Amino acid sequence: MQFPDPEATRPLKILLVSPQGKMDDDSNQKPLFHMALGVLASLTPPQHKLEMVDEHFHDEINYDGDYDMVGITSRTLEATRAYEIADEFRRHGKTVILGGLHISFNPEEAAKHADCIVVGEADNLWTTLLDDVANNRLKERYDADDFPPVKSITPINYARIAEASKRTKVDGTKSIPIYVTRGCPFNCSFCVTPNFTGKKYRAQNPESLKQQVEEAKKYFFKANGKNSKPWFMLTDENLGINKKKLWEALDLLKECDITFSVFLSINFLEDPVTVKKLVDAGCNFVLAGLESIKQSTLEHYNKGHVNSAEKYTKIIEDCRQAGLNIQGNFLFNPAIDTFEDIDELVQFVEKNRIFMPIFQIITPYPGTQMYHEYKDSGLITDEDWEKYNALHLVIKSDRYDPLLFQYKVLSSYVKVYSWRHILARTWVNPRKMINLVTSIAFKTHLTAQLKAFEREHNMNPAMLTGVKPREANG
Ligand code: B12
Ligand code: SF4
Repeated sequence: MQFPDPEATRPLKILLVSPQGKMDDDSNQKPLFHMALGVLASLTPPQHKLEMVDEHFHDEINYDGDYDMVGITSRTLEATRAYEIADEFRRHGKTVILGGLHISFNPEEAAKHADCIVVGEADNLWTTLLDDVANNRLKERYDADDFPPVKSITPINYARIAEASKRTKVDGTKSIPIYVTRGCPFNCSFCVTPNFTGKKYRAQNPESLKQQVEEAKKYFFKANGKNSKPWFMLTDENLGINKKKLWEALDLLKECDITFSVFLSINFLEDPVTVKKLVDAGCNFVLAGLESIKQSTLEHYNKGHVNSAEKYTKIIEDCRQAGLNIQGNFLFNPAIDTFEDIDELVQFVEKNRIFMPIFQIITPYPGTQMYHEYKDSGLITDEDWEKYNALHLVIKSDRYDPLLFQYKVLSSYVKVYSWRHILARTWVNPRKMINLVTSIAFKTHLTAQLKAFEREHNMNPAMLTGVKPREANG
């Protein structure tokens, strides 16, 4: 294949869009920009004029803009909205390119709404695509597999993104995305990563990382009294796969005088040196996919070799003593978890004072091993992508009435944000202000969601008492 000289391409006017699904609420810990669009912006040669809009920040979309092309990203939860935006732009005569995780696993569905779809990572094909737009030879589909494999991390150009997104500078209460690695070689059945970036695990050049942090600070951070340090969200799928690289990155971040949050497997935190390095480097909290407190359930999800449930309590306590918060993510599955199991989990969260817990109903996202298994067995009941926010049950549920199961999970979610829970964990956890402020935001939002659910489905708490799984009823 011949590759064009990117800088010789005719200048284009490009719009990049991050859509917001109707059920993707504003309480999600959204970073300042969507990393996919950050990567595309950073790859775009300088002669092109770039605009970025993000619906998560309520940016207006100008359908009458004189764009040569419109690129839209999409995760499953955002797919329906992405298609709406794409259709509207095409009605306005614009050339639309759809890409991202959902599109990559649903190319036929997406193709109906676009002039061109991109399957897989765009790092090595984006400049060819731009050249093809400029020369009126855009193809209907670009597949990452037809280009050289993506072997390195695209460094983020914060100056370009600041200019294109017109985001104003923020204090340390909003996060700036950055990444050190991509991919995770594990194979958890509910996760998209193994089939997308998984095996192609790669890390950032350390020197470039430091330079990017400094640039990000310059363009996006404004110190404000109590929040005098910028907060970065490390969007790595699982930073820590390679301990040497992790330590190297943490030593560098320590020199940058920042705070940050990160996704990491809990078992990596068994190592006190790693924990100390995280704390010293400014880590506020680690989001760990604990998923379940039962090893058999972890094994069911093929996560048994990544997590050891019996170690959770000690690791969490050791981290707390070292000054590190652990944010736990938990999954609920009507075929595995009974209402008693859910109650037990709520008690576990309370006893272990888990920071900002996240509850999710198991969701077979396209691209996961679970999706294929459920789809082939006819177990998916709903493919309305708007509902793929992990608080809807979209799979068959034989043991529990689907709505009742959803109600149980949502009520339990609200319970772990009761004042009793919040005050108990704020009291013992490090970085008390973040514990309190984030918990109050979650509480407000989840309580409203529960009330709306009760109203819509005419349900009340009494309906949750004494419910047994169907098989136990005989
Ligand atoms: C960081 C992260 C978050 C962050 C930030 C999200 C954000 N808005 O930026 C937070 C914590 C907020 C978050 C929240 C959620 N997340 Co999340 N998150 C991730 C994670 C770990 C990394 C994403 C990332 O930044 N990747 C780096 C970028 C560069 O990669 P990329 O998006 O794939 O982009 C490349 C290609 O796809 C392509 N591309 C993408 N868009 C476009 C567009 C065009 C035009 C083109 C040409 C190419 C192209 O090129 C890009 C460069 O190569 C992924 C794991 C993963 N494997 O992706 C999960 C993941 C994306 N999250 C997931 C989920 C389910 C959620 C939540 C629903 C969880 C919840 N219940 O709250 C919410 C939804 C919020 C939302 N609207 O996105 C799922 C999504 C599954 C799916 N199919 O949609 C993933 C895949 C994890 C999983 N379970 O497998 N998440
Ligand atoms: S360890 Fe985390 S990122 Fe890796 S496959 Fe499992 S869930 Fe996905």
